[in-house]
Amino acid sequence: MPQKPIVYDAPTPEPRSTTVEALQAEILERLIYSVGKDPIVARPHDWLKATILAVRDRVMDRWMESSRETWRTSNKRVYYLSLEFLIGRLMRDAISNVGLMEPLNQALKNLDVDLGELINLEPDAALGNGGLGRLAACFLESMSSVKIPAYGYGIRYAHGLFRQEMSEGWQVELPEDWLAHGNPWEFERRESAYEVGFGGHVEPVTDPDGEVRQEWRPNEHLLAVAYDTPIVGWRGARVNTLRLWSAQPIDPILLDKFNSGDHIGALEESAKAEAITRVLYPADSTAAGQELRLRQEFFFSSASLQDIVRRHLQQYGDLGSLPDKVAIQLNDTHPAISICELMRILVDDNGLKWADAWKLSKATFGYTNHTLLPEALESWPVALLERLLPRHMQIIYQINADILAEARSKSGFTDQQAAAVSLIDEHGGRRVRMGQLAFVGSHSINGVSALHTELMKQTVFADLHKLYPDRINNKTNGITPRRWLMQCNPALTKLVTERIGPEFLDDIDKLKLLAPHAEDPGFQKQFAEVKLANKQRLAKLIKDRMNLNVSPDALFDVQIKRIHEYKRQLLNIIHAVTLYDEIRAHPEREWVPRVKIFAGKAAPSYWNAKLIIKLINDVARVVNNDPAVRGLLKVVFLPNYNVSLAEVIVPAADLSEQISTAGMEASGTGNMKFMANGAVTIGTMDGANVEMHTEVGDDNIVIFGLTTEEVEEKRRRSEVPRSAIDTSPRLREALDSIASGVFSPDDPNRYRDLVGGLYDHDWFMVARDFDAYAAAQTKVDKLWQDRARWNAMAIRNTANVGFFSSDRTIRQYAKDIWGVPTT
Ligand code: GPQ
Repeated sequence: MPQKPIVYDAPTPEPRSTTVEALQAEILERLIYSVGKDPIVARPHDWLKATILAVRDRVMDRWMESSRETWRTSNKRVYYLSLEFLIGRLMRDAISNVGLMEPLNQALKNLDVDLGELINLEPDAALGNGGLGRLAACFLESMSSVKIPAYGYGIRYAHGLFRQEMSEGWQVELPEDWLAHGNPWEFERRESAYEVGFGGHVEPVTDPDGEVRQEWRPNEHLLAVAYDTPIVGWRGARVNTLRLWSAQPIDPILLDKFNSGDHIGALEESAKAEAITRVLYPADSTAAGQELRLRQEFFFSSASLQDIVRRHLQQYGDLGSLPDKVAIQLNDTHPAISICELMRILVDDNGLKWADAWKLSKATFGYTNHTLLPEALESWPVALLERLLPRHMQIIYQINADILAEARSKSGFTDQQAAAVSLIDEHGGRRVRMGQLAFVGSHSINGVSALHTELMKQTVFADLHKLYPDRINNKTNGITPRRWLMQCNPALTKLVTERIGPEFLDDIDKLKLLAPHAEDPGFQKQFAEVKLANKQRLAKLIKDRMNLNVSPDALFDVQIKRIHEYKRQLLNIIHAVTLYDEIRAHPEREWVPRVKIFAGKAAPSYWNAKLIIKLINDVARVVNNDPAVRGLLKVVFLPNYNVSLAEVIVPAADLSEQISTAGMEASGTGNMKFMANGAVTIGTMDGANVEMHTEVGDDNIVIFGLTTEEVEEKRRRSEVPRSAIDTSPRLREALDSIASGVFSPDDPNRYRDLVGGLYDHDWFMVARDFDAYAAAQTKVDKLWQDRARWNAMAIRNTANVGFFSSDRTIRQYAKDIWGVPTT
């Protein structure tokens, strides 16, 4: 049946009332008629569902209006393709952004239900690993807030990032089940289903007009079914769609097999299809490498591209206008195969000339790089691509031939330089370099902090940068101040509002008005009281979850992020060991009481990362139970780090640990969340710390350690790290105690190799940065002891966080890369 033309003034119901009475009545109605529960027996989960449904209705009105407007105005749409969206909970975000917090709270109170409890009941949508996935979530919220017509496209994983439990201090991974109670936020769109193929062969076909086209004949087919979630911007500015694809078999059951008695075989195809969107790969900053991962990448790329082209054709009828109406941003190389898929759709399915299609495609795509770590740069074996995606492999060869020809024709380009830009890596088995593909297929390539972008030009993309010197640009990351300040820290938001007025809620740069109050003792006291209350809340959580007492008066020293050697949790825990030694050696000194708080997940196959978790727990056990420490030092590893836990920890932090080896953290975004909430950063000149240093000023951040150049120099010279250890007695002592089993009496050799690595090569400069780090921590103690000084620093951090709003980041993408207007 042909689709009816769209009528823009079709009737819609009146927008839902937002009074307490209306909300109360509607929650009750939803409970009975949608959840099917009598209020006298309803469980908390039933109330949660009923409440979400009532909130959702208030979002729906705006959702319809937003998408009608885009059709009506013919505005350009932005598509953000990402294999990860680390959304966390949605309800509080939606309630707060549409301004329902107060009436809803009252409505539920009248029903004898506690909103806070419901908020904590909602499962986290953990469809991402860490920073990259969380960035995508912040970007979605900001795109709605600055009124960009945008779609997020990703995968609806049945199981998000694993749940982390501790077994005697070791990480254990358990499946996560966020859909167990259903997901009232999503809408299944059976009508938006696309076939995605794999395998098979390519056949030249001659058209009636004599043109020869290539046609891909896959031998495997499955369906991508869309699930839509509304993403509402601040003050309901706009509601955009997060469209997640779920893989389903075309035939749910093979009846002939079933009838012949092969009951399991009848379901095999179905299981194979569904496997594609079953679980999120738990690798962070490492390439996942397996065939299933490539299938995930192509599956969601193909479905998204088909959907984008279908929508464009429906509205505009021709493909020549694609880059005028469509911008596609590739979140790292995971969706890079989209470039080939669009070329296939344009050339094979729609008969465009190769050169024309390439121009359109390049003008449509932008690519964001998130790491320089060689182990994280994706590449796929040519043989695998040929088997799974034969037509796409042909397209890659064609693109490569064009690029190599272009390189050779460029004056001053040697044959060797030309070879360096090849999409095919000929070393150790032929592989397709997805970073090179994403680069050549995009008109914009951006890094995520100033330093990272510079390093991109000098390292991974040095040769391509020479060939296309105008393409690389920087877009320093940001975070949404709604979730990471206003919602997670309502007390601070209230205090700031009282002091400088509410304008900062809509214009985050207005936070600067706080700076003149930084030295005001009265304001400092209030600021510190808010921090203390947040620390009390965290202390209670630590008590409840771990049965450990920590004093909210101690300095809360926090490092929460994925566990990775380059992030150097090891440096931090070695510092804890030296503190432990010194407190016992010099009990008479005036020690600053500290609680070192860690949280984070390790990739399940990353042995050293898991060993570092175990070390933190081993040190914690010894330190926390030693009466000689007198509670001056506590070490805590909070299990199962996720977005919701971060929302409790971040507002309670005094000190933010951002201590990666210089040159290795592309940006970091946790650093910005702490800054917003008035923590002082101890950090290296790495990633966005560099810009934080500029924004907040040298007096309000504690910078230490080797610079990128110094790290590079030491690595180049293969300098032996021994001397750093030999000249630092406390470091040597700490390493000796760790290596000899002081913290692991049950297995004295447990950490021998880990410590051995510091003596051997110390790739991450843990030993060589140790003294500088310890000195910086001593400086932190001094600053903390001058509490007025500390509070002033904390206030200045909050005051200067404006630059790190993802609204700013998104406005820059919009202006420089996508060519779309914003508010
Ligand atoms: N990042 Cl390549 C991830 O979280 N996962 C990844 O697979 C890659 C990068 C991070 C990166 O390590 C951080 O420095 C950035 O702040 C973050 O991406 C967002 O750009």
